[in-house]
Amino acid sequence: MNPKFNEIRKKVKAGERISAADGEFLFRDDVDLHAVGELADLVRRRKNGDVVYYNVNAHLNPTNICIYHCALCAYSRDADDPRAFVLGDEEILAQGRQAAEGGCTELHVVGGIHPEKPFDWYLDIVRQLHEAFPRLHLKAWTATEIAWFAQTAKRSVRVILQDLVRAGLGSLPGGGAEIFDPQIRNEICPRKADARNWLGVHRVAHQMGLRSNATMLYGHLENADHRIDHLIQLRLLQDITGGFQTFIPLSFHPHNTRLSWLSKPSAELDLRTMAVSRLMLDNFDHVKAYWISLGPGTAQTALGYGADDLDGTVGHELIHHGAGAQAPQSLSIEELQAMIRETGRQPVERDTLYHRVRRDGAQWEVEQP
Ligand code: V47
Ligand code: SF4
Repeated sequence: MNPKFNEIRKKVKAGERISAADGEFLFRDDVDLHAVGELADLVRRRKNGDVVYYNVNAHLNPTNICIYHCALCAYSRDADDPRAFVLGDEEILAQGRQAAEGGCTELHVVGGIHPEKPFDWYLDIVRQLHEAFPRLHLKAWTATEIAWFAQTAKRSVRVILQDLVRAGLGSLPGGGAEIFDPQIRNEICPRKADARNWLGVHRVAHQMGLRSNATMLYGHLENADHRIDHLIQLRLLQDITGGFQTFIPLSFHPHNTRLSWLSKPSAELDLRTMAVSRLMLDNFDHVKAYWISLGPGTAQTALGYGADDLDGTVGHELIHHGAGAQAPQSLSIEELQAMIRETGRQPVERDTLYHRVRRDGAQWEVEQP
């Protein structure tokens, strides 16, 4: 084996942090993918043993109208597009009821940057859902949306988050991070909150005691250096706050986007990105193989490349399916458990904050530690 790889393996085995240069090396095509995966699996096992987590959740997208027109996006529409939608209060509550009565512990709520809806509209969605279904954890609004609320409501991120928490917000999802490098960001999502603002929102959230996730979109115009830069910036913030729970690498789906000339990332890149992320983010407890984005087959394989979480049952997903994801719309609890058991590991249902959940059909309770 290459001496550089041996040096990295020694560091990982000794529990030492690997450097940006080490991470860039591990992304090289001529470095054996399985050897990188084995190292990531070692780190994963140290942190999470034999357990693979999943949750019972649903997605709610209140609108697909968005003024940002990111080149990476197949989901957003202009207001006058016949496929544009804005859900009314009744529909939002109906989807919340379906999730709560179906036994979901979490509702993942994200939309678009609507040109005419004020912050209060987004705030009321959280309030109404929380009042009607107080046990449903609301993981709502990406840092992109929070930064927009602060800008348009002319209030600080802290005040916006305080209002949302009072209304029932439980945590922040990891979306909107894309890739932090300003040049690539300028190509794929020029108007979105930039790296400083994205990280700033999460920093304030963590300071307030909120937990959040982080993502990275890969397999478009970026290269390994950009991916490593992204991971290093996340690692630095996590060193300061410790507020991130889970990292989710998101495999780019080009179909129906303005980047549709690209081909979708290979399973090799999917698995390598999972493994290198696990190795770089030594201060993150969890790395998620989001089966919607990877497809169930690659997600299951990724459990041997550093991932310890598959996300959830999901229900009706629009963002990745709009961009050509071939994964099913939903997986049952039994299907998720079978995927995990087939790898020889133990499936554990968690809630959003990684408490274990005991379940009997749609009835559930959080296990006391
Ligand atoms: O930020 C958009 C990505 C994200 C495409 O926090 C695309 O637990 C691939 O962040 N191809 C939203 N990806 C989804 C997200 C997420 C998903 C699951 C769990 C969590 C969590 C967060 O989806 C966006 C963007 O990075 N996305 N378009 C596309 N064409
Ligand atoms: Fe809007 Fe998000 Fe799509 Fe960008 S990725 S156009 S911010 S919905």
